[in-house]
Amino acid sequence: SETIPHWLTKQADLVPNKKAIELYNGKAYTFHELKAASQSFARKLSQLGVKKGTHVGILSNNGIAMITAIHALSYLGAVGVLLNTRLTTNEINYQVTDAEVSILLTADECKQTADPLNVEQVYSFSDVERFTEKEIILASELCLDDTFTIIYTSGTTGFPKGVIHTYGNHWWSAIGSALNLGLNKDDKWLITLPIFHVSGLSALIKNVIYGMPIYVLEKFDVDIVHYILMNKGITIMSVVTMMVQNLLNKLGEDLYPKSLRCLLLGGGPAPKPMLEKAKSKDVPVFQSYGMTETSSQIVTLSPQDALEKIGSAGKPLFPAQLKVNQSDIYTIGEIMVKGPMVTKGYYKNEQANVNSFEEGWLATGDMGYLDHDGYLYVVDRRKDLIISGGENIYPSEVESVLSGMEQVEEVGVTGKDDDVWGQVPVAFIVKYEDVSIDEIVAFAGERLAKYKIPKEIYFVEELPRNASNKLVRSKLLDLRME
Ligand code: S0N
Ligand code: AMP
Ligand code: MG
Ligand code: MG
Ligand code: MG
Repeated sequence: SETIPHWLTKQADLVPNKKAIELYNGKAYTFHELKAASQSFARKLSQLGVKKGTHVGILSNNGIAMITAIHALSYLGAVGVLLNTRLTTNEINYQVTDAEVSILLTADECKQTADPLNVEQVYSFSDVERFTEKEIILASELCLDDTFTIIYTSGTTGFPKGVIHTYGNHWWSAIGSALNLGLNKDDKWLITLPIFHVSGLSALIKNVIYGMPIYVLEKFDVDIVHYILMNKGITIMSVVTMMVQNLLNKLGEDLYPKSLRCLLLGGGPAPKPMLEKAKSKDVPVFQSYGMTETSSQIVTLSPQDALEKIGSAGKPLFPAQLKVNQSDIYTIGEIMVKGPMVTKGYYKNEQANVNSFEEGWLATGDMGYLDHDGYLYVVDRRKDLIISGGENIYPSEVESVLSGMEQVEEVGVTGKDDDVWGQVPVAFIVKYEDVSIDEIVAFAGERLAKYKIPKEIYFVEELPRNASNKLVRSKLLDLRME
């Protein structure tokens, strides 16, 4: 199958002395330095037995060691399983077991979460740095069909599923985005979204394919980001809604430099008042639609179109196709996508693959419609999905954890609008015997990431059900009135 030259080696040949990565602490790395560090790390990993096809877990917040480790895997043909640091040990254990992770790499500050995990070998990045380099031949080419990364996404029912990304998926995602946004010589992309999500990871790939510097922050902090946008020559930044809202408040009556040409907004819906506020302040927000399965955005709307098409997510990128499972325009149906950036499937999950793919099209589970110009409007998310600050919460996952409490008879979870996070989870509980809200929160806290813990809990007599006795989550919030 098709190969391309190793993307980091290639860029280090083309522009060795160009700045690749900038950090807030003032450190910077050229493409040559990034390649050298990644190759050295690969040779050390090889000492630990990492080789082609090894599944390596990565548990870390954004940083240069994480970036180097991810590139190192590509030099060995190993697969990176990227783990969300906000998850509990329980939740991560499911993923590392399902993904057959045999070695886990972690930042020092995540070691406490990592140590109890069900993985044979756990090393911090600095542990690995202390090994000597093994003299081996590193990959000089990347095979587009080979798997590079696996990222878990929660399932509508049951357990999270591992989304497989090949080198080709990442390649085509980066190319599709460049054909859409264009590529300028002075582009510099600010990345504060987590690299363990495809929103952050995709910036590392664009970095090496475009030969474009990225400015990487460990995490979002509105004051720091505001300062960087004002002073560091950033032209593009990836954001979720919560970040735009914070930044607009911080901006006040000021204006960003004209060179800031795109805030790429993804990960969930965009409230109209926010888009209008951004427009009135000349903040160039590009709405987009995408998901882990599409290796980052697959549909975008430029600010030029935003005037006419407010609320739309835009049109599919050049290499992508999109249709709505409804023959008429303006008629709501399931959003279907196809293209070389779309995952070839979920890891070791034939059932999910059979359910999700139809003749090469991915059924997203999201609902939407197309207007007469072919612009997409997303109206409803895949079944009952709650999005809080860009993190996904499946009600069924929270329900199944809470119903594990012996005092709880049954439970229904739904999302409630929230000014800060967009939505937050709320639980309705029918109890067998007495139990306090504190006990429930403590029980949930051991098993669920913090953002999944219901922000409000109501005790009720019974849950709303339909004729076939199925829980009707859309009626849960009404129970608060009674
Ligand atoms: C929004 C973020 C930055 C908030 O995190 P922050 O401020 O760093 O929180 P902390 O200081 O760590 O914690 C403070 C308290 O807040 C709680 N908390 C943190 N996050 C959340 C949350 N999301 N919801 C609810 N609560 C939260 C903490 O628990 C803590 O609580 P206390 O004080 O009680 O201890 C952060 O959540 C964040 O980074 N979110 C974004 C995640 C993301 O990237 N999502 C997108 C995933 N989607 C994709 O990757 C596909 C689409 C895509 O590729 C894309 C998406 C966006 C933009 C571009 C693209 C693209 O196409 O390239
Ligand atoms: P994730 O894989 O975590 O990025 O979640 C992707 C999901 O976020 C999609 O399947 C949608 O349900 C939701 N989403 C992404 N973009 C939008 C959008 N523009 N409007 C509404 N929902 C969105
Ligand atoms: Mg954390
Ligand atoms: Mg914070
Ligand atoms: Mg998400």
